[in-house]
Amino acid sequence: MRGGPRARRCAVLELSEEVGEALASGRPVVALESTIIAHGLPRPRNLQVAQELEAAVREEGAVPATVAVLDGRPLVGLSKAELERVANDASVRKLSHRDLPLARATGASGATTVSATALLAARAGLRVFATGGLGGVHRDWVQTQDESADLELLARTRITVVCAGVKSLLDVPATLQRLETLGVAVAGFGTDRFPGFYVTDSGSPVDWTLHTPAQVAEVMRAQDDLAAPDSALIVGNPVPEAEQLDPAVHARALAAALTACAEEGITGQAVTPFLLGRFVRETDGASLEANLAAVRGNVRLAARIAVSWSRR
Ligand code: PSU
Ligand code: MN
Repeated sequence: MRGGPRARRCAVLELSEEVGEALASGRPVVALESTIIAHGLPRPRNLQVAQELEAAVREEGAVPATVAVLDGRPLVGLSKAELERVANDASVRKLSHRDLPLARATGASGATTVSATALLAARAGLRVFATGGLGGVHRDWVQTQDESADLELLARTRITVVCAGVKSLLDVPATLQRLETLGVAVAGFGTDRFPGFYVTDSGSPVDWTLHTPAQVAEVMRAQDDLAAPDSALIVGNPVPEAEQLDPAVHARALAAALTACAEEGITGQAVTPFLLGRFVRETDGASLEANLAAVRGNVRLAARIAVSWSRR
């Protein structure tokens, strides 16, 4: 068969039984990324968080589908043992979408970033995805050309991503401009400010505000009705103000983390995990709590959106 959705089906994707059954019967499913687990959070907290996030999706009436690659096998929906491996096995790599064929062919194991997760989830037929903060344009872009592969992949993938904005280590206005150029829809959830990951407000506005999960599902339906290009819908869900990182602490930690990154000559895929880890140290763990509060809120909202979407 040529063209049509079948041509884009991924024959090697392995869905867990639970995810496969939920999709077949039209029940709500939420994709979760695994890089935050393997490389974004310290052990052993990371495994607890991974399990807690899956439980939160279930509490909201949806099925969690954590995505990862184990021994070259792209998995959508992990067993308890598989989730443990992603959290605890130090040889688990960080896989962007460009790395997927390399991991597949070499039998490597890796956690999937937003870009790799969005790609595999969309190929599996999932439409809703929750993460912490997206990757984006780094502050030193002029020298390094470091822009996360997340943006470009989201520009050509039909998936709704619930996030607390982009990581605040990034150049947020430049990232928003790139999303505009790439034609990716962005809305604030209950806010006209773009969220700032560890902090409630990034300092940049958004053009659109959505107020309910049902309204988000309406936008998703409109994307389909309009036969809009296959791009994502980004739903920026701010961390509650009471749980944000103190903005003054944030500013100080950010300056220290960026200086350390430059001094230690960190580049490429290692930059984001380095900065996130450094933030935890610089803030005595307060950034971790804010990060987790943001992710928790995103996962719950994503599940509610998936429930609304499944009722269409
Ligand atoms: N959000 C978090 N923690 C993380 C990430 C996002 O709260 O660790 C990960 C995501 O997987 C995102 C990746 O796709 O960081 C971006 O990495 P890079 O900047 O190298 O593209
Ligand atoms: Mn990068």
